[in-house]
Amino acid sequence: MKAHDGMYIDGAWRAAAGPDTIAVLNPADEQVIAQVPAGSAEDVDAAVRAARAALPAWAATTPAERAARLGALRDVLIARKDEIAETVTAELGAPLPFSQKVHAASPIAVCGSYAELAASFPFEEKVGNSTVYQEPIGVVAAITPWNYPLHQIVAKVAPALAAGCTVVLKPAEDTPLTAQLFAEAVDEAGVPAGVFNLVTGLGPVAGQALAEHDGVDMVSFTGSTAVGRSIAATAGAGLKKVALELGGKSANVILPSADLGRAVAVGVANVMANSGQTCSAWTRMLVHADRYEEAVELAAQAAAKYGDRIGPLVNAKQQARVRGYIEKGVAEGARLVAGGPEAPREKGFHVSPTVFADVTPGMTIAQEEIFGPVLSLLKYEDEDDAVRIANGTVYGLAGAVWAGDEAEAAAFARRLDTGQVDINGGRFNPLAPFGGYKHSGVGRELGSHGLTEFLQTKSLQF
Ligand code: TXE
Repeated sequence: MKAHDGMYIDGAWRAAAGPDTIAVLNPADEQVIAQVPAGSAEDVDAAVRAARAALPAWAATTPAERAARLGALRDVLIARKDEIAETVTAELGAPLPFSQKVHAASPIAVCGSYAELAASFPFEEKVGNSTVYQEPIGVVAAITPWNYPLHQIVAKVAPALAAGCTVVLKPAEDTPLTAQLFAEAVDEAGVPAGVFNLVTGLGPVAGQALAEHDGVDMVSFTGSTAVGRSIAATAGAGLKKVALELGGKSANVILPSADLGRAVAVGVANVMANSGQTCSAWTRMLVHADRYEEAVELAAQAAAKYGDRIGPLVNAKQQARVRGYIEKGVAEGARLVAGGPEAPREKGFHVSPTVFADVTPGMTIAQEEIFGPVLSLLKYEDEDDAVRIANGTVYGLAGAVWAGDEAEAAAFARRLDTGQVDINGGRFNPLAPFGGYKHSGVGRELGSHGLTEFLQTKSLQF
């Protein structure tokens, strides 16, 4: 696969400071498809300097100018959507139709939403005898994971650029090719040199150097809770603003009045999508005791039907981790009704769609983020019990509620300690704020809330 052997810094592809490279694997067949440079603190420093130098001019552009660049970027992403889908499939292993429908399409919608928001956002407002200005926070370090390689990048870079910030991106080491493609798109869209910079590299090396750099004003991170915690500490020591999108253990609560068949079918599909590598996945299905066995049967049947339609996990480490959780579920007494820990194929990092019944709230598989195609069904006795179980983890990122009517589901959803809830299935809205309560994170992405994260406020009194 085509790859750049340098970093995109100050509007050009430049050789890395050191000779180290990262091998990029196709998780479906374990073949090496490319090598990209493993950036060092020196590369990070060059990128941050470029972003700092570009900041005054970019911050001074009009919202209309920034909107025009983001509109141009969206158009390039549209023109190159097939290439994006193929690249994500090659380095993440997602089946091509899913890459087309989700991995390529959702970033286009998000980028488009920020082209519009940049033009319409109230960067300047009169409040009594004051004028309040929303100004860019400065140089943003964006550190992204591999699970939705382009969406995670666009959800940070597009609002940062809309706000008037400049950016240094350190993408996940597993999916750097999509990030390189994005840098090409930014260049093609005519974003001025230095406004967006890309450093590929390892988390503890390039990521750490970026989070620590004095020239960075804000760190926007999506990834594991452990790394998020350490980034928050580093950013705190440097008095940098931090936004964190971390893990989840979201509940899918099926109330007795719901259409059980549809709720279970959509619930299983939600967990298996992207091979379960979705932070907002509804990994705990909560069903009333009266209909529990029926739901278990429907979920097991739905999972068993997946066959080859599900892609592999991203790497061997994630495969081993997910299989370990499945073994732990069995060991702790949950009832396996579909899938299991055995790898279904010899080549590739595959895990079978797996469903556990008789899961109790204290089990490891009901508490920890598995990040694989594994669904747990839990039983509740009444609504208060369902609320207790749903809220009984350290996470609070997303969730779902199903009921006979939307008002009933919405009233229940207000009792959940979580940042986003889909009512009777919901529909993706690129303008809806997304982010976590509790240990699922700090701050919000998407829509005007996501834009506000990259702004600081100044007021002038007259
Ligand atoms: O994440 P890491 P990993 C969860 C999920 C998964 C687990 C581990 O449960 O099983 O995390 O995944 C960079 N300083 N999520 O190990 O390590 C790293 O290079 C600065 C949930 O892949 O957190 C990458 O760019 N940066 C999640 C990014 O952090 C560092 C998505 C994420 O990698 C760093 C992914 C350091 N010291 C995993 N160490 C979600 N919320 O969507 C690593 N990185």
